[in-house]
Amino acid sequence: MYSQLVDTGAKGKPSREGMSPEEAAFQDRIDQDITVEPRDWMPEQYRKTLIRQISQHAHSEIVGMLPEGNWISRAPSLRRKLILLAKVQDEAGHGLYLYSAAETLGVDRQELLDALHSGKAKYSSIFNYPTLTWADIGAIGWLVDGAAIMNQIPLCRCSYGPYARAMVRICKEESFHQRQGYEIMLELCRGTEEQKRMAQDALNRWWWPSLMMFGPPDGESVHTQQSMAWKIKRHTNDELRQRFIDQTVPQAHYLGLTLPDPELRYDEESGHWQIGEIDWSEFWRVIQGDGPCNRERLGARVRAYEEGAWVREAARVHAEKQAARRAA
Ligand code: BYC
Repeated sequence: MYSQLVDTGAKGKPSREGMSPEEAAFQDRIDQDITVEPRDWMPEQYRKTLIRQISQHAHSEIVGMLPEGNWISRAPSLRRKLILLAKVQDEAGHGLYLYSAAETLGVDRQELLDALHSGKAKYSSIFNYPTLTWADIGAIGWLVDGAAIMNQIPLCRCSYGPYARAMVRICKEESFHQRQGYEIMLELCRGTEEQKRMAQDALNRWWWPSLMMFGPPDGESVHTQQSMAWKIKRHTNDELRQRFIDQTVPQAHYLGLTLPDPELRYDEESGHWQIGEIDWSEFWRVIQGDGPCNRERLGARVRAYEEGAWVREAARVHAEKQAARRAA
């Protein structure tokens, strides 16, 4: 079983035992909240962890454009179309800041894209689900962007400077995305019976996958313990998931919607909403490439990359011409 192979994500001040003098000095700087910058010495594993996380994050942003992009031509009004267009463009921008942040760690963007296109690199599980109705656009903004913000606000204090700085602007934009999603849900819930049914159906389908976005439970999270010691992550997956649940359940009630969890209950003692069991077998299946839309999403990314070859070629030739002109 996966959980038997991994660390348990325990917290506490990391021991200096077995560290080289450079590693111990690095850990001291982290403990003092001194930001790490690209030219600073860093343990190879710190660099690799960041490249993994930042590139997965970048891939998630650009794959995340697909489910919503699917609705730009079908938005119900000009206003909604403009908003959705702006949101999807924002996601492209987030991908670009994040690929640039990853490049400061010495990795080549082409390598990252090759890993995505070959199916080797992960991207967020959530983008492997279909967007069946307009209400899904509301549910994505409300739940998916809401979960994204919950996870990303602490990343603004990540120990690696370029990542932390990129996250500041990303979070501001995500917060607009979340509100536009909630506004769509509100309008549907105040609309006709059919519109309200659509909103409920979208919530039913997006609720559990949104909770899975935070990653596996702490006991099965391989990277949390080390990433928290390095202050890449500031909270565990379960801590952030619980915050999201506590924030979102009252929002669903305000909309007059029912969360698709018969075991959901408020625990007076802890002051938290408690949920039923998450189907983790679904999560592992989706991240291993077998979700409802994995093949479609990857196919769309590869196609977009191949169809963009002429743009990259034109940019390269233009840059060469400019350089030749400058040299002359
Ligand atoms: N999906 O040890 P763990 C967005 C993988 S985009 C897929 O807990 P970690 C938006 C994990 O990578 C939102 N894979 O890992 C865009 C690891 O596998 P590997 C994206 C997942 O890194 C457009 C394994 O499971 N946000 O906001 O400590 C429109 C064990 O996990 C997932 C980010 O990327 C998942 N959900 O913690 C709208 C935020 N969860 O790599 C919105 C940055 C886990 O060993 N990333 N895995 O093969 C993070 O904060 C952390 O990487 C995670 C996972 C919390 C996601």
